[in-house]
Amino acid sequence: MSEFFPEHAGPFAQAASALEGKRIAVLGHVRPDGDCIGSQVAVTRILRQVFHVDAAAINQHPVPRACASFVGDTPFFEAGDVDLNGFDYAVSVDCADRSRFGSVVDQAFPEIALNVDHHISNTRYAAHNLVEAGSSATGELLAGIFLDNGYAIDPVTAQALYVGIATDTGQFRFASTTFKTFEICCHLLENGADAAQAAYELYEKESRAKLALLQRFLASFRYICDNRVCIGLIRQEDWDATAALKEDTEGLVDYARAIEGVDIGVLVEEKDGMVKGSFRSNDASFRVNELAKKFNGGGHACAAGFNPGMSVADLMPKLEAALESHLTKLAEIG
Ligand SMILES: [Mn+2]
Repeated sequence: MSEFFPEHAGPFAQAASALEGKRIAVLGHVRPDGDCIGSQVAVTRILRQVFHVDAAAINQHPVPRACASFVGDTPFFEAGDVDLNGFDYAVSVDCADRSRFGSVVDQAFPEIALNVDHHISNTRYAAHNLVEAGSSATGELLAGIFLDNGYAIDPVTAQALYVGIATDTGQFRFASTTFKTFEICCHLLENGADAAQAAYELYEKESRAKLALLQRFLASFRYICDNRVCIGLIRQEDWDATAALKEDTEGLVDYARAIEGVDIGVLVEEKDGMVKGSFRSNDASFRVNELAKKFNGGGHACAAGFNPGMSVADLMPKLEAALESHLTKLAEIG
C-alpha cells in the first residue's frame, strides 16, 4: 500500500464507514470549478461503491459546461432540483468555510459529518476535518487517501480526480505541483484517467462568447505598483455585450498574473449589482490570502478571492492602496 497521506487515510475510512446505509449529500462550493466537481464525483462514487452509502453530489450552482462530461453516471444535482430534506448527513469537499456552500445549501445542512479540503484558511467546521494545505488540489488529497486505503478506483473516478488536480495546478504549472502530484497522477492514469481527453474537454472547446469576454478583459488591464500589479476588470457592460456565462471568468485572472514583471494579478468583476474579485501571485511569499482578508475574502497564499461589498468606483482606490502597502510591508519583512 502506498503512503501519500497516512494521517488522513485512516480517519477517512473511519468517517466513511460510519455513513454506511445512510443517504449522504456530497457538497461543493458556489461557482464550482474542476477540483470541486471532480472531488464531488470521486467522493460520491467511492461512498457508493466501497461503503454502500446512498450518496449524491449537490451544488447550489450548475456544473460548468467544461466539466459536464466528467460527471458520468454519478448522481449529481442542483440544490433547486432535489429535496434537500431527504438526506441524513452531508460531506463537503474543497470548501474552506460554510459560506462557500451558498446560502441555500448552507441552511439545508447545518451539520457536516466530514470536510475534505486543501485550503489553508479552512475553518474546520465539520465533525471530522481532513485538511491538507500542502496538497495541490482536493482531488490530490482524495486520490492519495483512496490509493493509501487500496480502494478500487474506476475510470470515471480516476478521470474526475485527475481533472481536479490538472485544473487546480493550472495544468501542472503552479508552485503547488510536486513530485507527489505527478506520482498520484501516474496512478490515476493507470486506473483509466485520460490526460488528453481531459485537456480537450477543459481547454479546447472554448465558446466564442468567452473569448469575447477575454478580449474585453485584456483591454481593461492597468498596471500599478511599479508595474508589479496588473488589474483587469469585467464590468456589467462586458456581460451585456458578450452573452458570456458566469463560469467564463474562470481562469481569466491568470492572464493578469502571467505577465513578465508582474507579481500579483487581480480580477475585479461586476455583475448584477454585485462586485467580487480574485488575486493570483506566482509565489506563496506574496500571501494574497492576507490581502483578500481585508476585502471580506480569503483563500490560498497564491490564489484568493474576495467579496468587498462596495461598488467598483469605491473599491478601486482602496484596492490600490492595500496593494501598495502590502508590497511595501513584504519588502520590509524581506
Ligand atoms: Mn481546490
